[in-house]
Amino acid sequence: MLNGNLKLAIQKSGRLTEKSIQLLRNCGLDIDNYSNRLIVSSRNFNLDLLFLRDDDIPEYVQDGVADIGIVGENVVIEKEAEVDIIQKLGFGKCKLMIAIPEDATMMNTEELSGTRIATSYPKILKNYLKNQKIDAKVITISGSVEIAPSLGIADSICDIVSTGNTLKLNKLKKFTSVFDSEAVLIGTKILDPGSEKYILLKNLILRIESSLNARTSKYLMMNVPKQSLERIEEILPSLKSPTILPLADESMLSVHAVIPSDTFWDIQNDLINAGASGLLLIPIENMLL
Ligand code: PRT
Ligand code: ZN
Repeated sequence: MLNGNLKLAIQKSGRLTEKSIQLLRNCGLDIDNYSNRLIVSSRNFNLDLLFLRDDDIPEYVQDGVADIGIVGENVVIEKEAEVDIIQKLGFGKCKLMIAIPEDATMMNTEELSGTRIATSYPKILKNYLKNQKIDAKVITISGSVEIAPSLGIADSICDIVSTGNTLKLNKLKKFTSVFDSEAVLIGTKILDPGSEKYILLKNLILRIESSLNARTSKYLMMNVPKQSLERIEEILPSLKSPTILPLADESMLSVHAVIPSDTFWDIQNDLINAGASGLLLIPIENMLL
């Protein structure tokens, strides 16, 4: 373990495991099959992966047992860990929400005062209630929070919601959102900025940023009549100015641009109406801005 490698803690087995490994592989890291192992080293980067329960990751990083970690922001905040949130990672998105029984008639959050709310996130919930000046009783439960109202233990729950199916199954409905979460890269505050590990960390962060940028962008190529170029440039939500290349047909140009992935379907009609043809949309593997 004390080999000078950067130590990254990720969830051993759960919702974030696959996507954490995928992110690292997208960054060019060669990672062995990891099933049932506690520590795995990358073959081509000085990095050890530590597989832990997600609840333990913030504290391990806080204490420097791991230098960095990937974990839900909800867990970091709930554990009140003294760590830096380096980067949001765009996966594991969910909301911590208060949900009430389907037949409840409550309309606004003040009506939560005097009621009992069951949750596994007492710190985040108490903080929310305090900010909203709601005087409710928080009942801490470690699992299966959604059954608390039907057991008569609580009037409502505060739990993670993703699709909302679990709420429906338990005859509950969304009431209000308390906290938006996604997986984050966290870092220890005790890493020496002059150390080798710090250089490794900077390198890894650069790779992660480039991989995240790439995921949200696409490379668009198209042919454009010369006289339409100005109009096409107005339509393009390009990250940088587009590349313009001549074609054998001198009345035409080839235009290449990096665009945010989600904008293509909004602009494709305008581009075609402006004379663009042969549109090609290509995924980008990595992108250094
Ligand atoms: O074993 P370990 O302690 O490591 O794992 P865990 O069981 O505590 O966590 P895990 O794997 O369930 O979740 C890890 C992280 O994923 C969470 O901390 C969140 O940041 C994030 N995440 C994203 C979710 C969900 N989506 C999610 N839907 N975490 C939990 N859920 C549960 C939720 O608790 C509820 O029971 O899924 C149910 C609701 O889902 P829907 O889709 O029915 O609304
Ligand atoms: Zn957990």
